[in-house]
Amino acid sequence: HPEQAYLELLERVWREGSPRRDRTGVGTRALFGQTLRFDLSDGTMPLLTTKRVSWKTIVRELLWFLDGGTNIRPLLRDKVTIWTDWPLAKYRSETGDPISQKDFEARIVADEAFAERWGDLGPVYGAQWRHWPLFVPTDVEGEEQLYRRDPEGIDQIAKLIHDIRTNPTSRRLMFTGWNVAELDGMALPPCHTTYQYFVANGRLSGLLHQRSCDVGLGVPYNIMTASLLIRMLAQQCDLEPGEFVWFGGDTHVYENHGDLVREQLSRTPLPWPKLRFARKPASILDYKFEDFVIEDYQSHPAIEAPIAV
Ligand code: DHF
Ligand code: TMP
Repeated sequence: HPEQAYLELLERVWREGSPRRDRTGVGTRALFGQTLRFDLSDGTMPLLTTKRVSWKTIVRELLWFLDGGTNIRPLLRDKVTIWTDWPLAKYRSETGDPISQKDFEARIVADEAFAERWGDLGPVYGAQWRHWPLFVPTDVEGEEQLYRRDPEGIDQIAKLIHDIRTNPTSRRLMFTGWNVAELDGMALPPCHTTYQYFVANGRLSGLLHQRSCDVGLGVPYNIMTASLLIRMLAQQCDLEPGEFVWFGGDTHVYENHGDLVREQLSRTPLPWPKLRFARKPASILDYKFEDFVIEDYQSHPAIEAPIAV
């Protein structure tokens, strides 16, 4: 079963990873430079079955990225709470208000000004994917060249689709969230950092370079997101899906995920679900939640694990 590769990675990192202190203070065990490969050509989705993974959350998060979103408000409106911890921690530490997560989320949804002030993650994925900052020359004043910021910026996704369609053998079919000039303003610098694509025999394959990989919690989401994107790009470019290659840099398991590791490794994978699109949307920006039909998702129960903030 292809899920075995994930389970082996989880086990290997847990058993062989070198113990490290990390930014969050929790501590991890880590290996560097790990690879997973998944065949998408038969319509299956690498959606883990050895624990329940909320694919609806993953779809909504991806649509939020593609919409250029960086504020958690639209996610919370859809009951997606995976990004709350970071703005919440910032709000608590800057105001001293010990507000509960529930009350914070309710306030972001109800109060637009509050959401603008406290709900934004900075120029993260959505901003870089759709509106990478672009400065265009205006006048020359004396010796000095002046620039203005283009309000739209560079749409890396639109460019990618154009390039796949018009130049499928290009070796430059890439986009990235790693905008060095803007990292300081981000709640978290992008973890799923750089995406690259490859067309051969009518099939679109994709590779994700993930710089930092929480194998227990984040990676199941990241491999599904990247696979969904391959399927959407393939549909838009009239190609069949090929392979998804996952490349992990700092690939770690948090020290407080031992129960998750033991429980998950005791389970046997079930057949993978399939993804079908309900229609072909007019562009990559026109996908709606209802367009994603996950068929036959069977799984073992969810496993709760603490997230390191
Ligand atoms: N920080 C850390 N330490 N690990 C991460 O994986 C991570 N991921 C982020 C932001 N910061 C992070 C964004 N993605 C969950 C999954 C992905 C994610 C954030 C959170 C998560 O908590 N998943 C739970 C269920 C949550 C739910 O359904 O609401 C899980 O069990 O998969
Ligand atoms: P870092 O910025 O110090 O690397 O911390 C980010 C943590 O979040 C790290 O454990 C990796 C994890 N992570 C994922 O695994 N996938 C994701 O999509 C995100 C946003 C974070």
